[in-house]
Amino acid sequence: MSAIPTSWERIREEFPILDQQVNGHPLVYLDNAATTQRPRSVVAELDRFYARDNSNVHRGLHALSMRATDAYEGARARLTRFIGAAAAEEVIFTRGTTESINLVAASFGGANLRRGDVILLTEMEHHSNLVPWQMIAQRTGATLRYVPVTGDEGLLDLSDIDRLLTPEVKIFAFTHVSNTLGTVNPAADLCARARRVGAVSVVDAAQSIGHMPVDVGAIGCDFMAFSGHKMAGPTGIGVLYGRRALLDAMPPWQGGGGMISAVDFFESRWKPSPERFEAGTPNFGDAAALGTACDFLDALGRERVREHDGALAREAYERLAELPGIRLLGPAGERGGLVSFAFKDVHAHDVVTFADEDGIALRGGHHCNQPLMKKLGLASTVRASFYVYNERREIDALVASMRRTLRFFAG
Ligand code: C6P
Repeated sequence: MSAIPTSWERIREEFPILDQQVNGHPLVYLDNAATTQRPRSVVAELDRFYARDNSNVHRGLHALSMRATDAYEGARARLTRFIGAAAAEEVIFTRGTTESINLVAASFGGANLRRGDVILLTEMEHHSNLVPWQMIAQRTGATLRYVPVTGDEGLLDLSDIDRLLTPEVKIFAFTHVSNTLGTVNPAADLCARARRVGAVSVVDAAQSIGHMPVDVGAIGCDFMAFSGHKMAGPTGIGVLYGRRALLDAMPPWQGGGGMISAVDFFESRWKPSPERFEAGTPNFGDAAALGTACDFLDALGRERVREHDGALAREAYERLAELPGIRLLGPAGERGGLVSFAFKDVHAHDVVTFADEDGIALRGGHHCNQPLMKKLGLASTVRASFYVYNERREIDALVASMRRTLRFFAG
């Protein structure tokens, strides 16, 4: 495995994809909230696994199967340490954040929600932390409530939280960092509030896990969901963390091989977590490389990653604020590693298309936040999102591209 550099100067060398021209310009990749790039060490681990160890896990007694099982369970142990979980049984591999939240909604929600119960969400949730709850609410007769967002400043309005977070609330699900606003929510405080009324907390950590220290013990959540591809890891792999006592009492959500202790023609018995929730052949190769992504981020230092990404986002916010007709979303101060904005007279898709001509990758659209967009009276925004390899000169390129776009549309 290649050594992981811990200096920001050398970090870009770990990401060969960045070393290319797009439309005649050096690539400026600012679409990291959609997916981050993977360092050489993660790609090398995928290569090593498939070249040396590939075999199905938990099924064979031969050498390759045992090596693959060790890699898979080693990755689970690595992820357990990475998020500060109490035991490996609390770490379930899934396809990503979306599947993790669907698992909690279907299994925990399906078993525990009744008519009259309430699921509390916030107005800034991604569709992945919204639609699964709508679906389980329809099935069980539970209803949804929302913590409001303050407007363009993009903070949770907690002034009425005691009226919203009542004993009828059985589940409080919220995002740690908003993928559209960049807001960092007070996760530990929200989980403590949920606990006081007997509700379980579900934290969507899709936009925080790769950008800052995230410790389930310090946050005090009951469940947490995240994706590998947003933390320098592979696609198609993610994690659901769940508190052991809750997982032990939850029914499986999918049936198949690997999750049973015994099967008869008419009934079956389940293994405990995590196998109970991992029916079928798991994504062991990507799991192994997700462990390597944890090594990468810890070698850099997640506190330093938070400072780096946040500083770039704040600087971009301040520089963009000087442009005419711009509407910036989210808090002006402390924020996650992204900035989202709209121009009065230019559609987000035009902005993103012009930026692409300049070699800059941005995202334009509703970012799977349609209800939030509706509340803010917007159809779409432009989003620039930063990661460990981004540099200040890329903010210069972003601002120059925005000025070019504005000149074109003003003329
Ligand atoms: N947001 C974005 O461009 P998946 O697709 O399962 O890996 O992650 C879903 C998800 C859940 N919660 C939040 C807060 C997210 O930001 C995302 C993914 C991407 O903003 C794709 S829409």
